[in-house]
Amino acid sequence: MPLPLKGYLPLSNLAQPSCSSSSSPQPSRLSTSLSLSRPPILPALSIAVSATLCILLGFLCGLQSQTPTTAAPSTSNTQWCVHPPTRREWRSLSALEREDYISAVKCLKTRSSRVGQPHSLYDDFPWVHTFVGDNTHDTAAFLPWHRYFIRIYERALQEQCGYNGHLPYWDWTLDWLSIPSSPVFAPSSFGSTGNTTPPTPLTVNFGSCVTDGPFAGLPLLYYREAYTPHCLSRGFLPPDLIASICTPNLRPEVMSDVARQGDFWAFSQALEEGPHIGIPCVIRGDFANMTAPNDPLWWLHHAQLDRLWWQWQHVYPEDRLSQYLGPAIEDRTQNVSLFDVLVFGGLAPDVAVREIMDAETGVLCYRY
Ligand SMILES: [Cu+2]
Repeated sequence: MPLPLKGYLPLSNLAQPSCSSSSSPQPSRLSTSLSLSRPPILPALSIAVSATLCILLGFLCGLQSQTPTTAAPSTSNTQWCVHPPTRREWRSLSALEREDYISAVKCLKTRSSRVGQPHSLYDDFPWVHTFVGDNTHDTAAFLPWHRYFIRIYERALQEQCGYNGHLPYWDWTLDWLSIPSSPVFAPSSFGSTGNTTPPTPLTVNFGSCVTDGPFAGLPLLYYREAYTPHCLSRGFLPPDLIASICTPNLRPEVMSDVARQGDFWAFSQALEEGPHIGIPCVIRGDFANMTAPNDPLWWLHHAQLDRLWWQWQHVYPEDRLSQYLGPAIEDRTQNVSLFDVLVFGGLAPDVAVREIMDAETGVLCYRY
């Protein structure tokens, strides 16, 4: 069911949606920060003012559109970025660095929700991806929304779980001939495919419970749009089907074709419709649906996609660091603007797209 949330000014947050099916606690679909901390009339006024200010003040747009939360993260659009750190490929991390990263990820399960749900900060991410970010897919907002979403995750690891490193990425172009053989699936990394013996009833989406590695048996709460407690599930497709269905999205010539695209929307579409879906196609289980941030490996996949955008931008930085084209979220016949605001449901302050274009500045402050 499509979400009524817009990807920029969250006017439709004012509508009280109904929740579908399933047992409690249900995700109250649009319980964003607006409904958490303000009386009912004020958001409309505040958003109208924000919208006006966004148009008038441009660079303040991200600030004006922020929606206070009960536990606002420290993200600030006014911060300086002096020396953006470099995100690294997973296999270039030392064993100790990998352990630190994995411990921080597990720590998120022990921290409180920022979106007012009866679950952990870890669960906020698949929840927000599904109930807030769903409609950014297949629009121009796909890349900037996900760029900030993974940055919010990185900051949560750093600020709430004491992680001293940066978000790693998984360069699956190194593994395209056999994705299941990638070192990211080693027991010392993210564990492998699900274990079919014995079969478990708590699995999802053609997967089985992952029983090796640090995330073996990881308890998860959501599957698609329903509260569905289950174990971290994966179910690698058989090799012949991987070769015929998934690998065509990951081949070197496909990657070259993506990189060759001349404008932002063509690039974004080539990436989203190609390599972006090639990986979940192999892994299935949690990874291959809207609650995919359940799988701790998903973040490294999206860091790689973000890295490819970063690389594409830096071929012609004077043009591409501000090039933003394509269909808007609410009305796909409309074009987008750098002043559009991306919403995160209270997980972090909402932010204007223009704040997200250059990864080496402001609230982002990283490079590859
Ligand atoms: Cu997504």
